[in-house]
Amino acid sequence: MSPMTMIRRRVRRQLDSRRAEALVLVTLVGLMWSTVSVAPAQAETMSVTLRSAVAGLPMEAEDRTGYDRNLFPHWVDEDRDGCHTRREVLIAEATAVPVVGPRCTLVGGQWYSYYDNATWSDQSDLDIDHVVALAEAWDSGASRWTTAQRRAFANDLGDERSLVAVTDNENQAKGDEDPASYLPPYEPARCRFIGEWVTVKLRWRLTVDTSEKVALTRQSDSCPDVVITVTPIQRNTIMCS
Ligand SMILES: [Ca+2]
Ligand SMILES: [Ca+2]
Ligand SMILES: [Ca+2]
Repeated sequence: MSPMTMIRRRVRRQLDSRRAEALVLVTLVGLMWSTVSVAPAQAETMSVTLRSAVAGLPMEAEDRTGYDRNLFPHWVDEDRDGCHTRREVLIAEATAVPVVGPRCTLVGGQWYSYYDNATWSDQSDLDIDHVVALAEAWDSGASRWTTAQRRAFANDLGDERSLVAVTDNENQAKGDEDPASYLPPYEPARCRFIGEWVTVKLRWRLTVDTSEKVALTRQSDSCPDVVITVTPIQRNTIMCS
């Protein structure tokens, strides 16, 4: 074999091995991309007074057709730190911080349920409430979303007002209701609740039905007209039809 041929072969072997490395890299990046779910992009933060926010909520008749709770995968461990969404909220909202053990077991801790002005030191007494219930979200826009978008809604840790730890019985009393038929029993909590309700509806670009709008208007008229700050989910990441 001539020295020139040997050099050509060596160069080709090096090129082949670099191509193989590049292929492995591309495959690894592809795998990572396909297993990491992408959080929905957020639009620019807006500030608006409570009453203007209520007045501006788009109205539409609601429709429960096709709803199934399983269409909203929830209590996932989005950041893979071992704690699913329920535990993430319990840790974030604790008024006395629990000890976080292996597999995210929580020991000790204390929580305040603002809907009913109750304090609990056993986490089994608390439910994590979707402030705007999954069924209510379905009725008012989420039926047009993809499962990934509904999963993002059901596990929304991007705004602390979307999910709230409350007394389990109170969460069950609230059910799928909106403010036309449910307000927290602890009256001083109602203005906060209305503000958080409106925030979640705006954040996720959900509509309101007529009786809900009437109830929100009546309630917000008796509340301080505070400025609420909302970071909506980008329209093109939640609207798919
Ligand atoms: Ca987690
Ligand atoms: Ca919260
Ligand atoms: Ca409604």
